[in-house]
Amino acid sequence: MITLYKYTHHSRAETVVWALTELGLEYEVKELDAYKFEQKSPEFLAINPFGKIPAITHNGKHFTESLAIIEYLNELHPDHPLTPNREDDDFAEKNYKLRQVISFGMIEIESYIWILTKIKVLGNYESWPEGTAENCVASINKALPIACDWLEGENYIAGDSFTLADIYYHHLFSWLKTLGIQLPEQTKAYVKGLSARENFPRK
Ligand SMILES: N[C@@H](CCC(=O)N[C@@H](CS)C(=O)NCC(=O)O)C(=O)O
Repeated sequence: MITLYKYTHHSRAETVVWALTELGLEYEVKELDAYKFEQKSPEFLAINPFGKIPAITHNGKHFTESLAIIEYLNELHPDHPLTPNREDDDFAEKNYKLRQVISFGMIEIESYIWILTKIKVLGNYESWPEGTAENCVASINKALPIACDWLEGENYIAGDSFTLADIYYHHLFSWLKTLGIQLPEQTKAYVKGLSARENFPRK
């Protein structure tokens, strides 16, 4: 049995819920209250020493980092449906595209989103030099057109089928929206389309 640790409130753990559902894997949920700092309890630190969710336990082992968890779950499925088909002749190219798209999102977009969130949402959590928020927005706006262009004429961000990159970018684009960063109409339609998937978590 897989146990997923998530917050009582909406967080990136929902990407793992989505993957679990897409993959049809059975799991149980243990909810932590972030407002009571339950993610910093000795019990949870034994699962993730970094004190963050999501984490899963499976076969007595602990797994952390949302994307790596989704990769692991995809490997548990005999067909690995969230990554390109390994039998395809152009697997290497398709797999490169998937990794390229994810890597770009994490480094060129999410790193700035995270600092911006610390400044704009988490307030006095840490102090950053004046102008950091503006620099983050500028960096995001420089990278965003590259990611949005991958959707030109496509339903999915990393090729012709739904992959773990779509789960990741749904999270990324939704996060940008909450920070007030404008997305092109086509990107908004992509996010809306993914949210309409049968297995999208709606809690
Ligand atoms: N890179 C990690 C980031 C995990 C993360 O930042 N989790 C947040 C919630 S979305 C958290 O638990 N924050 C609590 C804290 O920093 O104390 C992942 O993708 O799993």
